[in-house]
Amino acid sequence: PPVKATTLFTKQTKSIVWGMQTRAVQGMLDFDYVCSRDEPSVAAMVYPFTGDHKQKFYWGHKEILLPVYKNMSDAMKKHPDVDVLISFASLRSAFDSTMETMQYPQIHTVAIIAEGIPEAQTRKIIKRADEKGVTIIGPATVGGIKPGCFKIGNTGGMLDNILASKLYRPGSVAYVSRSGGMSNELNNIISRTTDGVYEGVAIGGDRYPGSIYTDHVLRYQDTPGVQMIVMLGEIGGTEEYKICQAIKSGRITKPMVAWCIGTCATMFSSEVQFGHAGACANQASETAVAKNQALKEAGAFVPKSFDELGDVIGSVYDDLVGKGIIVPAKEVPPPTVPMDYSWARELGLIRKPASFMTSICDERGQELIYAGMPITEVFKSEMGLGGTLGLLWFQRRLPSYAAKFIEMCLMVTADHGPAVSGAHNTIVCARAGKDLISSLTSGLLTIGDRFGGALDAAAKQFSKAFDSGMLPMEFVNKMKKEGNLIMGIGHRVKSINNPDMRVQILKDFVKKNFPSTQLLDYAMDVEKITTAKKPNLILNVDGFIGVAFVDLLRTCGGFTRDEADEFVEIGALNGIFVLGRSMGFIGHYLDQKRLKQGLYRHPWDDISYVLPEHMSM
Ligand code: Q5B
Repeated sequence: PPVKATTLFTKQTKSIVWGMQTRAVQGMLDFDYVCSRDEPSVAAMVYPFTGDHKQKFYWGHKEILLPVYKNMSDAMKKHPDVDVLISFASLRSAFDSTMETMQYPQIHTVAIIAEGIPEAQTRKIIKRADEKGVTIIGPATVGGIKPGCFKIGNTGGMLDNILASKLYRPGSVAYVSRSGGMSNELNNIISRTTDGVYEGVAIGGDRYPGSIYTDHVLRYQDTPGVQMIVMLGEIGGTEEYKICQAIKSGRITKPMVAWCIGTCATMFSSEVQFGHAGACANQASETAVAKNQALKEAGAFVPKSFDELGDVIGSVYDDLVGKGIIVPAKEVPPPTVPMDYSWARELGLIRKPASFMTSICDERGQELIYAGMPITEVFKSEMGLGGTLGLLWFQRRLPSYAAKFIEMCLMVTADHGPAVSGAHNTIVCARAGKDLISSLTSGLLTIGDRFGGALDAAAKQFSKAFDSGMLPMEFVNKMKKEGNLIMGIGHRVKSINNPDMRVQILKDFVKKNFPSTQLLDYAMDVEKITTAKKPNLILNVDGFIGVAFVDLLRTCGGFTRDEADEFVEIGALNGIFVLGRSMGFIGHYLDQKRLKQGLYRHPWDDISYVLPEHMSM
């Protein structure tokens, strides 16, 4: 069978990642970047559940695209320089995809992350890998890392961890462990006690790992850059004895620090199955204590406990430095990789002025909140539409009479027939085949000073006159003199002879419930003067709501005078007509559609054509 490679990873190694593990891939690319690799170590991804496409990643500060292939064959064909496959396939698909991977002679190393692959399947994978000369790392592992060269998936943790353990450049110590979690601990220990990690592999916790301690320790023995080896074995299995043999036979000559974890098992009266599938001593020789003893006798440096592992690694390293075997390289700071915005925010390292501010509604939590009130409470307290509007528009829990008044305003303004400007526009638009929103907005766009949008201006004009102590007559005369219409006065069809019942209904309610109606009373005095001139110059529905709302805002107790004035200034009151009349416009739109009304064309006999006479040159 073909000989398996001694060097699994270099600074040029390219891989394919099987599975849509974008975070892991970004972690690999960030590692590559701090290692000053020329190119990313991931050439492509394979994901059978989507079509071929590209995924965006960061390469340092730049954004790059990596191809994702549906079929492995396409990925292999397009990327012949790839010799590593990192499989994030699930325990169900890992077997098939790994067997498929090994059909491609370009692949020399496969890392299998999945945990729980049936042992029978793993053994078939191992057999095939041996036939093909492929090194398997895993299953049930995080993978491995070769500082300065290559990182398998999530090995080494996040970038700050990689930087802290100086995994961006090679040291002189190579290690092999079973556990992925413990490999991170080894990265930390080795970086603190020596010039750092040369390479580290976690072979995984299954009973039948795809490669064993010996495979990697012998590779390290044959790798010139490795000056000492660390093996973190564990309870269960007898693989560590092969290392003892290799030391005794002289196959391993480099200093070897070893420790088998799980020595605490002797404290239990029966056998204990630890977290890994293979971590159970079925006979005395498989205990951690027995294996540590054997390693020590074979000539490995074995600490008294795990706590002392760092000290032993440190003293072996110091000895090699003392002998001149290891000459620590000059530290060169790695290139910086920008921190992800979301992570930096989570760590509280950055702040950014928000582009948006909001104070009325918060939908982020479990429950929607209107101006500080959870929606369940809005319903429990039966505050209705008026109360809800009070929360969202005025950020106040309004007294119930105020909420009722708002609802009445919405009801009386809901519609005033098809003839008014807005309804007319909505109808014409609907009959031109347009949709609800277009027809509605076409109607809403007619709302302004003359039609339906006089509430705020009426509130402003009347309150300004009233606040300045002007008598109603003085106010009317001043407006006339200046050639201005009084907003909220006058109606096309309503007059003192044809009173507007909408206004009457509101007046009865306001007089009975509002603490004060000072401005309304003032406006009614103005109305007496204007209607004396012309019967249609009544305080109309816009004018009534405008002035009554000022009385409400000023005297309900919920607002300061400045706040009350501000709502008028920013145009809150016209909103009442807009909201109310939207009901009517939508009604007209639906009505026209229901009645199957065709395209509207205005009749010629209703248009007076007043063109200039024919002009001759
Ligand atoms: N004159 C509403 O005008 C209307 C005067 C005035 C002093 C005034 C007009 C006006 C102010 C704006 C306003 C809201 C255009 C109206 C609404 C909702 C609606 C609509 C519906 C619904 C009506 C005739 C004479 C002239 C004028 C004088 C008129 N208004 N003087 N202050 N405010 N009001 N808009 O009938 O001497 O003869 O030249 O602009 O409050 O939109 O149902 O239809 O629910 O849908 O066309 O209720 O009043 O009167 O303009 O021909 O004027 O009265 O100076 O005097 P008209 P004009 P003179 S509620």
